[in-house]
Amino acid sequence: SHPSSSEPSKPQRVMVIGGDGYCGWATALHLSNKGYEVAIVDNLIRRLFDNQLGLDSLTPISSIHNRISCWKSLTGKSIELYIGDICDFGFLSESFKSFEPDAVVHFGEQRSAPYSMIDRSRAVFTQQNNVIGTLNVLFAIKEFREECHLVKLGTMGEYGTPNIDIEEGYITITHNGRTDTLPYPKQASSFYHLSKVHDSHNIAFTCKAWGIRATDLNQGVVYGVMTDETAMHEVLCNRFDYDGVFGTALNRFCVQGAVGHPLTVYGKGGQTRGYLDIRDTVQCVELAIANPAKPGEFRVFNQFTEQFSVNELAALVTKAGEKLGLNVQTKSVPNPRVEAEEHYYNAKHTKLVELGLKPHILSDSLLDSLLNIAIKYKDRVDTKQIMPTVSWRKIGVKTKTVTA
Ligand code: NAD
Ligand code: USQ
Repeated sequence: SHPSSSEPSKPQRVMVIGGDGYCGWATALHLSNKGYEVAIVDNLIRRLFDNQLGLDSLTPISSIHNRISCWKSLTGKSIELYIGDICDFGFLSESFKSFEPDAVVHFGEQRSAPYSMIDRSRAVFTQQNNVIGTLNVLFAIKEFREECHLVKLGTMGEYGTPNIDIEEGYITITHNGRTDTLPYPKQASSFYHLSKVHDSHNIAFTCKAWGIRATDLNQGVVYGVMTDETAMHEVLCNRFDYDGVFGTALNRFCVQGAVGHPLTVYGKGGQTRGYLDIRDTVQCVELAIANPAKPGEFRVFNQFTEQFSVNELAALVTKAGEKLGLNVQTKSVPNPRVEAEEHYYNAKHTKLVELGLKPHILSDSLLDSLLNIAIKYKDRVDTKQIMPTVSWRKIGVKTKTVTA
């Protein structure tokens, strides 16, 4: 059904791998709302990790089946569902042949740095799950949907914290009088972040070798929970991780502030990262899909809107908490990670803005609403899950069982 003109047809059918997760669920609904035909592919392993580690989302989340039927009854829009593991190529092939995607958004990885540093088995699982899963997606595109655009979630952590400006994917270097534009150097600092580096290399190679079209979205740390679509009904509510394994910095600080736990700044707190609102995650992914990479092109976008140090985030949450009558304290926690605590950081992030991204800058009202959500679900917070328990230095070969 492709038009015969030279204009490429607009992508319509989007497969969202990892569509039951935090970024994936919000994105699947957003794309469905915007008129794309959406299929979610997920093996629900994230819900299993939570069960195994004794963790839970701050917000109650419904099963993927109830989420999808609620969306259908509210909007009349269907989302297809394929439950399975993308590391199983038979399953992935059937999903591709059945759904015939024009674009695949790949969120379906083990995404926690601390999880990947628990022990040898979790380190191996993370790299196997992420690297093989992505390789299978590349093979599925080559085999069944050559024109399909891969939109892959990477991470700003692939670059580490070099003492020079971070570019978007590539850097032009003059060496011994000759000049070339090369992949930006990668210095990841967990087995998880390294899995993303390995993915990027495999994707870059297959773009060259097979003409795959791909966009690597090097996303920063995501915060927030509500998007227009997930706010429509409580059954559509997104997950909100605050624990020491899956919780990310700003979301954790808001929950800590709400329950009177001191904010857990690791080490000196000068660790600076790019951050973005989950409402911008869904916007960025939509922009990448609507403006596909060309065949053979390996495009890299740095997907974040603002940079903050951990100390700056703690100060913002303290101030926002005061306005709500909360007495927010900060405590320096010995850093469980191996990372620079005071460093230069200046990362480019103009390509998505050039495509039309209108950022939701971190505002008092967003902090206020996040703190209020945390206050609303205060009774669901398990304070034992707040302090970090995974040490980069003390990782061992023995499988660590987690006790309550
Ligand atoms: P999440 O854990 O909430 O969701 C990931 C989803 O992928 C889960 O539903 C899980 O069940 C599924 N999944 C994992 N392995 C799978 C497999 N082999 N087959 C099928 N499904 C599988 O994570 P998230 O926070 O939504 O992150 C999504 C993506 O965005 C990840 O790739 C992550 O690295 C990236 N990212 C996240 C953030 C953040 O702050 N949350 C920041 C930058 C990048
Ligand atoms: N940190 C604290 N206190 C906390 C939690 C974190 O000081 O309670 C510090 C960490 O040491 C680190 C920074 O805050 O320096 C960010 O940590 P994080 O846990 O918020 O984020 P990170 O481990 O980098 O991982 C998250 C997502 C991951 C994604 C990454 C984007 O879990 O999937 O890839 O953000 S980025 O950081 O840009 O690589």
